[in-house]
Amino acid sequence: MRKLSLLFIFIVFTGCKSFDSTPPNILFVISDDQSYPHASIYETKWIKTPGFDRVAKKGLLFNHAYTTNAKCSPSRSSILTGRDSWLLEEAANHFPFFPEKFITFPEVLKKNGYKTGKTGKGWAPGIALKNGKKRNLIGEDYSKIKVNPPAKFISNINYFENFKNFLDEKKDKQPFLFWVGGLEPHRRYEYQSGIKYGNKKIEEIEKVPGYWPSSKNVKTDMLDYAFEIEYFDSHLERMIDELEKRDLLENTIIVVTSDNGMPFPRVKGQVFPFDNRLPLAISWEKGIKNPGRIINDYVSFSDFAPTFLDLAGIDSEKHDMENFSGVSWKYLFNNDSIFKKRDYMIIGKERHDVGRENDKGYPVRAIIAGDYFFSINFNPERWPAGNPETGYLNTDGSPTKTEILNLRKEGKKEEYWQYAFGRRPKETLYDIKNDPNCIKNIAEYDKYNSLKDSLKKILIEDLTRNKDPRILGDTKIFDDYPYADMRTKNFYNRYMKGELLDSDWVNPTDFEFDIE
Ligand SMILES: [Ca+2]
Repeated sequence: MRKLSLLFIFIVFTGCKSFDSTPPNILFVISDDQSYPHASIYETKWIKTPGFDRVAKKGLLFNHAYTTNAKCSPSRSSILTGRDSWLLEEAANHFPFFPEKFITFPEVLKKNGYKTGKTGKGWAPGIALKNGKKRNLIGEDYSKIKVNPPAKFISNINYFENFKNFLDEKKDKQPFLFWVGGLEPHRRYEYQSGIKYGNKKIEEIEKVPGYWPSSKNVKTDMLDYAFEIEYFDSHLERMIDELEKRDLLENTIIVVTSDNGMPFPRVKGQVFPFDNRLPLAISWEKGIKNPGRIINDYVSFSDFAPTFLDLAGIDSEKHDMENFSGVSWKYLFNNDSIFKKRDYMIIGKERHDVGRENDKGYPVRAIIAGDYFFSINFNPERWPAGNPETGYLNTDGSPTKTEILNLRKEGKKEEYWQYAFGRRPKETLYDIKNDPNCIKNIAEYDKYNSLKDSLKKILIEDLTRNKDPRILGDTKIFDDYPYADMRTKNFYNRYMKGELLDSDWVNPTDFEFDIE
């Protein structure tokens, strides 16, 4: 009898070893507008990211991580709530009023004893209130300590020192969640900063995606983007060292990712696989078995919240969050193979930046499955990046954007303009294995009809099952939610009536009036 109970105690003890009573800390590091595969461990040679690479080598490197919606605010809403963006009411849109009913995972962690905080960009842009007061969706802000940045337009927030400050204030043994929201590589960039300060060379970029001109100017723009990524990564490196120094590295889950693809035409703010596919590396010495693995499974940004709560030992009865779209990655960390893998990934969007009549959005739902990508553009009569008359407001102003617009204006090449700004057909199908840049739409070829129909069926069935209002027939609801930025709300109508509006994220020359 005595032997039995000893054995029992032994099993309980060893069985709990990897997830013992000390909840893990979480360091969530998110850059702003960085595409996959833009880290050196992914073999992108013109970007050096030792911080990201270190996390991947000590943990897991993901090849198929997707945000549900490739724009700052809805992407971050998805992370915080564990839900697909189209299931978040107003928060499906960019710059929304965040609905009170959606509880975030940091709020739950805080209630369960975690110290929560953030530096830099948190959930933004948008307005989140509770009972009329400002609601903090992530945690207390630690952004006071400043630094002299290495180039113009790089944030002066000292992410690393603010993290140290947060750790200093934390009680001993108290678990923490700290969100590091880099404002890089969001635009603008100091032109040629990559070459001037980063010692980069144009020749380092061997290939430009086929939807942009392969010019010196575009490559310079890409190197400026790379320089900002590297700067943010240098803060991450110091944070990892700091955790090690404080003996906190072993039980801290470090997540490094971004919120949406790079701020270049046809990427950020659109719906293609390369817009939503993002870099992701996760380390956790104590909890990840067989580190150094590469994960090729599809994982979604709606998985973060269920994963963190699972690892913190907070089950669904202990919180008021709405049902998750995502799943916990405990099986991935444990290297279990019993979990049923995803066969496909669904992405989409509603309204991003304004710039269409009556603040209408550009609704899309799409599916990535194996070698194919299929999308439905519900309003093909609308402009995908916003109207030409209002400067295609959903594509940030940039040297690359200006070059593409000029090539069309000068009558030299219109194809780049068409890829990024031209109207799109209602349905598109791309063979992403042979055409990863989605240049040739094969939806109209008869021989792909059955493939297209089967992808469409899976997409619609999944969205119907999950009660996406767009698919259930409410075609107006997302357009009717108010845009929360009063400065630019109803931009198109006001601008066309002659009102002068602040549109400093695009260039004055982006506004075009000769296009039908
Ligand atoms: Ca962003």
